[in-house]
Amino acid sequence: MHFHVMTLFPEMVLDGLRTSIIGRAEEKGCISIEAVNIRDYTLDKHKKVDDYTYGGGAGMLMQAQPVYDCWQALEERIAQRKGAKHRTRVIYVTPQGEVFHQKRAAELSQEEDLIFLCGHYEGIDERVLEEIVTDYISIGDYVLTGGELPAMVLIDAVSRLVPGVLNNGESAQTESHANGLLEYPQYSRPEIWHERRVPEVLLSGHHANIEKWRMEQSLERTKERRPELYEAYIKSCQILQK
Ligand code: 4GT
Repeated sequence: MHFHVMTLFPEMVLDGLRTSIIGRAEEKGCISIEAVNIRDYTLDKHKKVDDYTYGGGAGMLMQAQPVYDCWQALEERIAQRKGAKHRTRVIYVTPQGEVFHQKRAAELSQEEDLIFLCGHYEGIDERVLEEIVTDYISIGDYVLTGGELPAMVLIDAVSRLVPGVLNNGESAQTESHANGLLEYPQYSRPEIWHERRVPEVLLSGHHANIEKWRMEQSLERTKERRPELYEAYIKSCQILQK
């Protein structure tokens, strides 16, 4: 999987992602992350990439020209590598997009290339968005100063679903949200800590009982902490039984 990020702050994106598991995944060659500086594509002699908004109002807007030229250069390079006229999905991270969830992460992990567009200031001229963006995605109902953190969130969530990124092939299957429920509580050594014991069933070695206990814990926890997820899960079970 090749990630391409269009941004005014490439070092922010690269520094943030080139640590820990995602950094190792890149070294192993499971994924690649490239950050392209939109400013490199401005035709303005002072390297300006923003301007005032028509109609007035506070703040500046990123202009269409540098964003479009940056995208064209990227798209051309990707098409050349693939040896075909192929249109890569362009994700604009914006509070106006559909809110991101695990299913979307799984779907995006099937792509060979993904382009992320990060806005800054008050956003980007609508006309270039209309021409290049295929997906509008938000990471939640709050506003940030730039699209870089949301793009990094998406890249992290998608990367860990790419084969080979996690050592343990199972962990992406059993974790929170994989089945629509939150994950059960987990324990490591020692057996007693601050006078708290690890639940007895986990020490029993009885795999069927352990499975059952974990499922009960998952259900209980989801009902308590995320009632809307719990309702959706119960509904989907009822449909399957009909
Ligand atoms: C929030 C989100 C996002 C922003 C989100 C354009 C200029 C948008 C600043 C940017 N804030 N981007 N993707 N909730 N701010 O996903």
